[in-house]
Amino acid sequence: MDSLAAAPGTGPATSPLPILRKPRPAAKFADLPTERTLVMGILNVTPDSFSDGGRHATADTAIAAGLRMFYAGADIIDVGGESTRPGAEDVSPEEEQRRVVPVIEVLVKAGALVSIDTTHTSTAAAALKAGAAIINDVSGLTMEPEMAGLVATSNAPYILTHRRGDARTMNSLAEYQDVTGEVVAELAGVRDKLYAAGVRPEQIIVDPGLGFAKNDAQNWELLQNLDQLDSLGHRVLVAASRKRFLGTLLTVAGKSATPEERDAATAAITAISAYRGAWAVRVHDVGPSLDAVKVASRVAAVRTTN
Ligand code: PMM
Repeated sequence: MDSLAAAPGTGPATSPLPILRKPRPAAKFADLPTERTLVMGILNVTPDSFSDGGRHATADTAIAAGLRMFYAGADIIDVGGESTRPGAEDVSPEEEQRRVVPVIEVLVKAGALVSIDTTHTSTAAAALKAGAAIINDVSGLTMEPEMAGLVATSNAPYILTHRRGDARTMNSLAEYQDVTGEVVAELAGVRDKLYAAGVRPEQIIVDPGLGFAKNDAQNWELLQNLDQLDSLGHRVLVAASRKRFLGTLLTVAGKSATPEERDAATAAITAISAYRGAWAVRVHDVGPSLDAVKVASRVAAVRTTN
C-alpha cells in the first residue's frame, strides 16, 4: 500500500506526505472542546468533488492533506469517498471503502478524530472499524434506513443532514412555504426514526443541509434562522464551505467566484455560526475558520461576562 510511505523517515523524497509526527493516542469524541465551536476539515478522496476538483484522489495525497489540516488545528477530519454534488454519479460501497479506509487508518494512527462522510451503511461500518468516530450521512437516512441500526449498535455520534431526494433529484425538490420550519419538522421526523431504532438523543447532531434541495435564498434564510434548529435540542453543524450560493453572492462582472475564491466568505459564515453557538462548522480551508471561531468566542466572552 503506497500510503505506508508515511512511516517516519521512510518516505521517498518525492512523497507528498508531511513527516508523520509521533503517533498519538486515539482521539475521542468525548474529549472534544465544548467551550467553542469546533472546526471540521473536509477531506474528499474523490476524483470529482465540486469544490476541490479531485485533488486528493490517491491515498497518499489525501493523507497528506488530512495531516496538514490536523496539524493546522482541525478538531475533526471528515473523510468522504463519494462526491455529493448535484448530479454526481453513484459510487459503489466497495470502491468508496477502497478510497477511504487506508486514509482513515493513517489519520487515526496520527491522533486525528475522524468522521466518515457516507450514505452507505457498509462504508460507515468499515470506517468505524478503521477507527472513525462519527458517522456523517448526508442522505438524512433516506438512502439506507438500516443505517439507523448501525448508529444504535455502534453508539457513534451521527450527523443527520436535511436533504430531499438524492444527488440527481434534489435540485428539483427545493419547494418550501417556510424553509426553516419545514427543515426543522423533517429533521424531527427522521430523528424520531433514529429514536425508534434505539439511538440516544446525545448521539444526534443536526445539519440544515445547505445546498441540498435548497436554492440560494433558502440557504440564506436557514443561516439567518439557525437558532430555530436549536429547538430540536441537538448539537448543530453548519456546512456552507465553498458552496455555490457563496459563488453567486461573490459574482463579479457576471462571473461567479470559483470554489477557492469562496474561502473568505466561508470564514465569515463560520464567525456568524460560532457566534450563534453552532457545535461545529465543516470547512475546506481550516485556518481562517479557526481564527473566525476565536473572534466569535472572544466577542461572546464579553457578552457572557457583562
Ligand atoms: N455537504 C457536502 C458533503 N458532505 N456533510 C454534511 N454534514 N453537510 C453538508 O452540507 C455536506 C456534507 C457537499 O460537498 P463538499 O464535501 O464538497 O463540501
